[in-house]
Amino acid sequence: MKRLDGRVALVTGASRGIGAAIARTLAAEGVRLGLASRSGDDLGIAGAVARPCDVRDPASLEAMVAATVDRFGGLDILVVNAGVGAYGPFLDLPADQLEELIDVNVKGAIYTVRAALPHLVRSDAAELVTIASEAGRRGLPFEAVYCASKFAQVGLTRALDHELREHGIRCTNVCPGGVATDFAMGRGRTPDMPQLAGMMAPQDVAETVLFVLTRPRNHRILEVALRPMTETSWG
Ligand code: NJP
Repeated sequence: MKRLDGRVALVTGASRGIGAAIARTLAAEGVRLGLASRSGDDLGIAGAVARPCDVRDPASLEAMVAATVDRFGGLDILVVNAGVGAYGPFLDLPADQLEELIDVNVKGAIYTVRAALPHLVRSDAAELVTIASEAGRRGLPFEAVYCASKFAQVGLTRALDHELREHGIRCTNVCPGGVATDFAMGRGRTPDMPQLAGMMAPQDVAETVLFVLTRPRNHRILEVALRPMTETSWG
């Protein structure tokens, strides 16, 4: 018996990296999936609803949610994962990247929840999981705006935990440290940087999400922090 058989999930930022690993992991547990990303990749997952969706655009999210609910008859799990990053001195951050960090990570997360929530409240076992960051738990050097955006996500999900508990919706922040993906490539990360080798894999985060989603319904996990063993003790 698959552990999440028949549940319906929407994953944003599902086309690669952490979101793709989450989607594949949930599919293997019997979850029926809506996969949102600008590229609209279906990852080859049979039966998945995949279409181009930009989380900066509420109408695009509404259409994505509607397509998922129309196909599967409801929505039980929302994984707010789409995100962008950029590293460097605060004043060096180009204006367009500043805007994108706020638009995708902050406004995109808010728009995503707003689009999905009317359907989540109808589920008898709903879940909101936000892939936030260690950068949403403490200030880190050379990622001030990214930190600000991730603190916003953590605050959003923590506040919603209070508001949505009466509807039986569990709200969790999953806060990874470095994960080896395309994230922030060309914006402070490069493919040849040695630190990538010591970072976590997308699957590590996906299995953490699966753990959160498979807890008994008598409790909820508010936050999970996971960090690579290779980081320095002052990192
Ligand atoms: O990043 P990456 P990760 N609308 O670049 C999508 C957090 N995190 O998997 O639109 C819709 O491989 C994009 O798809 P596409 C991080 O902050 C990471 O590492 O087709 N989708 C792709 O599927 C983020 O919240 C690390 O280009 C949009 C995905 O997002 C989450 O983990 C550490 C979009 C990005 O895939 C996933 O990041 C940490 C838009 N406007 C937290 N813009 C880390 N990797 O080290 C992008 O603490 N996407």
